[in-house]
Amino acid sequence: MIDLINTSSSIINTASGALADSWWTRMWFRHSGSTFAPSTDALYYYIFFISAFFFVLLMGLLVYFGIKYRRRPGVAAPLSPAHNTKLEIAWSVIPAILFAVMFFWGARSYLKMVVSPSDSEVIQVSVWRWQWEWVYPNGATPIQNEKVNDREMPFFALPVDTNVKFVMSSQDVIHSFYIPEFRIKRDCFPNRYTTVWVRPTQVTHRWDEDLEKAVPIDPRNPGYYLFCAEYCGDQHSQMANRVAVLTRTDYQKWLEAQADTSSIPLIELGLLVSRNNGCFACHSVDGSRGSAPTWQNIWNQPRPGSRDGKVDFNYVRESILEPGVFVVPGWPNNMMSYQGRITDREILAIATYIQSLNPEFAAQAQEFSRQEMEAQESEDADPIDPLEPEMN
Ligand code: HEC
Ligand SMILES: [Cu+2]
Repeated sequence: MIDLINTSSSIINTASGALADSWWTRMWFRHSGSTFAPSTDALYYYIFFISAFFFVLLMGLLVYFGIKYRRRPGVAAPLSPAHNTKLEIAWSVIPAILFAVMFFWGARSYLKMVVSPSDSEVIQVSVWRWQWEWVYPNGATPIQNEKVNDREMPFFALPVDTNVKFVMSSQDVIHSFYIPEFRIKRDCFPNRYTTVWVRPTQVTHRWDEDLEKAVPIDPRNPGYYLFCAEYCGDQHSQMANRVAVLTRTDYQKWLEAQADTSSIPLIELGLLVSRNNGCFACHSVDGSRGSAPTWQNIWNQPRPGSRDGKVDFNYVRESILEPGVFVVPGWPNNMMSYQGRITDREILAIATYIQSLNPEFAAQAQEFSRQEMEAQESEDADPIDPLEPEMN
C-alpha cells in the first residue's frame, strides 16, 4: 500500500511541477525538492483520504439510517440487537490497522528527519528579527541578493544530491526554519542549538560565469522560499529568503565567489552587507522614519555624549559592535551587537556607504572607496587608513 501511494504521489508531483498553477495543481502539495517530500506527502495524503473516506461513509450512513429507521405511524420500533461480534471486531481491527500504519510510517519518516547522516555538509544558521544568516563551511555568508516582489532578499544556494545539515540558533526570540519544498521545518531557539537536515533532489539554478551569480535554469521558476514559521514580531512576514539548488560543481563556484568580497568597492559592499544583515529592517536611507534613525545625512552630524561626538568611522564602528554604549536620544536601545558577524572591511564599507548618503560627503566617500579598491589591488601600496585627517 505504501508503495502504491508513493508512486501515485510522485505522479502528482511530476504533474504539478513548481509553477503550473491551475486549480487542479493547487489542490496538491507544491513541488517536491528533497528526499523527504515523497514520503511526507504520501503519508499526508494517506491520512487525508482515509479521513475523507470515513467521513463520507459515516455521514452517508447517518443520513441513510436516519431516513430508513425514522418513526412512522403504525410501524413499531424494532428492538436493536445487544451485540454483533463480527461487526464489533471489524470496526476495532480495521481502524487499528489503519492507525498503526499512520504511526509506524510517521515515526519512520520522523526518525529519518531528525538523525542526520554523518557525511552531511554543515551550514550554521543564525537568525534574528528579521533576518536569516547562513555561514557555509568555508566561512562565507552569501553576498548574492535577489529581488522578489520588489524587495531585496538574501539568496542561499545548496548542492543537489548532497546531505546538508543546518545547525541553528536564534539571537533573540523563537523563529522557525521552514522550506516548504523540502518539507522541513524546525524551531530556532535562543541559547540553544537545533538541527535539521535535507537532501535536495532538483537543480533549480546554474552558475553564470559572466554575471558571476547563480541564475534560474527556468526563468519561470525562481527557486524556493525559506520562511519563518513562528510569529516573531511585526516584520515576521518579511523573513522570506530565496533558496536555490545547484549542481555540485556550480555550487562550489558559487561558494567561492561568496567568500570573496575583496573585489567589491566599499560603497557597494556597504549596501550589500547592510542588506544581508537586515539593517534595513529598522534603518531607512531616504530619511523616512522607521524603528531606528535613518542613515540619510547623518554623516558628520553631532552626537553629543558619544565617544566621538559626531557620526564618523569610529562612531559607526561602535554603533555596530557595541550599540548599547551610546544610544541615540529618543530611540530605544534595541539594536543587537554584530560583534563577530561583520568583518573589519565590512564595517568600513558600511561607514563609507553611510558617508555617501550625505550629499556633502558623497564625493569624498567615492574617492575613498576608489582609493581603497586600488590599495586592495596593488599589494605594495600602503594600507589605507580611514582616520587620516583629510578623510574626516
Ligand atoms: C532591530 C532594529 C535594528 C537593526 C536590525 C539595526 N539597527 Fe542600528 N539602530 C537601531 C536603533 C533603535 C538605533 C538608535 C538607538 C541606538 O543608538 O542604539 C540604531 C542606531 C544605529 C546607528 C547610529 C545612528 C545615528 O543616527 O547615530 C548606526 C550607525 C547603526 N544603528 C547601524 C546599524 C547597522 C550597520 C546595522 C546592520 C548591521 C543596524 N544598525 C541594524 C536599530 C537597529
Ligand atoms: Cu521569525
